[in-house]
Amino acid sequence: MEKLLIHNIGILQTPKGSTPARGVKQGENLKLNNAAVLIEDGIIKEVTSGGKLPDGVTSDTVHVDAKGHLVTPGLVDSHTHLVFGGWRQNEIPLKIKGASYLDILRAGGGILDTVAKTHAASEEELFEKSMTFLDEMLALGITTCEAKSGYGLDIETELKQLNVAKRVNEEHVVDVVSTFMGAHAIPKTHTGNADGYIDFVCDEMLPLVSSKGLAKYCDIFCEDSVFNVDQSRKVLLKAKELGFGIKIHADEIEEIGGAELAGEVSAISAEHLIATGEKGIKAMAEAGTIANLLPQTSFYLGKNYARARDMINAGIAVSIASDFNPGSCPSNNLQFAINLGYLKYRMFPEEILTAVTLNAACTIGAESKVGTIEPGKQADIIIWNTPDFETVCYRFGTNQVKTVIKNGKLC
Ligand code: IZC
Ligand code: ZN
Repeated sequence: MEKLLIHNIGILQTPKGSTPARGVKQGENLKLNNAAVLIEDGIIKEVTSGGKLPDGVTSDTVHVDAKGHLVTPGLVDSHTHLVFGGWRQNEIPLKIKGASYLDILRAGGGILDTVAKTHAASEEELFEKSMTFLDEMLALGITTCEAKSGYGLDIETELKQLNVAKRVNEEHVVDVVSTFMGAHAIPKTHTGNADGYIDFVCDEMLPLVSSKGLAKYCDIFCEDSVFNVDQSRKVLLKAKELGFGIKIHADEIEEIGGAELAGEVSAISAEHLIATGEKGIKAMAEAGTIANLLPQTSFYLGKNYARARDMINAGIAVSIASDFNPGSCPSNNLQFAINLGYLKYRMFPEEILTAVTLNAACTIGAESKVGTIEPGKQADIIIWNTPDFETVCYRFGTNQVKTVIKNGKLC
């Protein structure tokens, strides 16, 4: 048996349990002083405080001295478009000249540009690139992430992306949960025929992805000039029937009823919610849908910030993710999303920690394994360079992680 002890922890801070933390519970973290964690074969065995060492420590236990620093659960990045060809650095000059995100997409660029580059890339290229992104993310404290397809928009390339996500999950220490997002844009083959493409997604793509077991979730871009509420409902209900968990990119740019649809179909999470108003908040609260907020995208698109405080007050569980993608958020640094959660959402550090660990894990079905530091959970743990999580929220622009422990192993 492999035993690892993290001792001399100044503060151990973690949310508790394996269900979404809503309302006031979002701000409830366990904080232990002078703590220690004993890990056995990658699983958390004992957590102690007040300088007491765990009972199970033996002479062959490897000791890791946290030197009085903060320890938290590993971060869960619950919304990424991890696997893609090329970049879109050419869009910024277009935006400086006045084009919006949707103008660029409507002109055949944006997502469709990445689709062309993802078609052109080999599976091996996409694999190597995604492995590098996961290396970067692990160094930033991310121990689990989600990865969406949606840069194929045809069977062959959607499967190529999903295969890459499967392979990186197997070969990288970071756990990767796959989401099928074939309805991410209207492909050039279906210009002017969004309904035809939606039928193709429902009748061909979803059953195939389901039969291959290549994705646990299904997501759709419900947005002005992309897929409307009726088209989104059709895809999500079909996905649900096939056993996928369902998610929806809702009200990222325009409020067209995406959050209300999320509530109506009992989506596990609704993503973005930048433009969501009262009706959407009410529908999500009633359905128990998690608000998965992506503040780096508000920053990068120069948009408003989602109404996180109102959502928490309405009893919605809030998670925060990076939205890493080559267009609206070319950053896989969840630490910057934490900073924006503090400064722009006005969330408190305890609420933010819950948002990037437990609640994020709940959006991808990983809550029984990760998201908290409690006996029985996977030992995905961060030793920070800071004395407290407030400092992690407040300082920005540098990596504040000292050491990452993944599955009980030092990375
Ligand atoms: O590539 O632009 N919003 N999808 C929906 C994205 C952003 C990713 C992209
Ligand atoms: Zn997204």
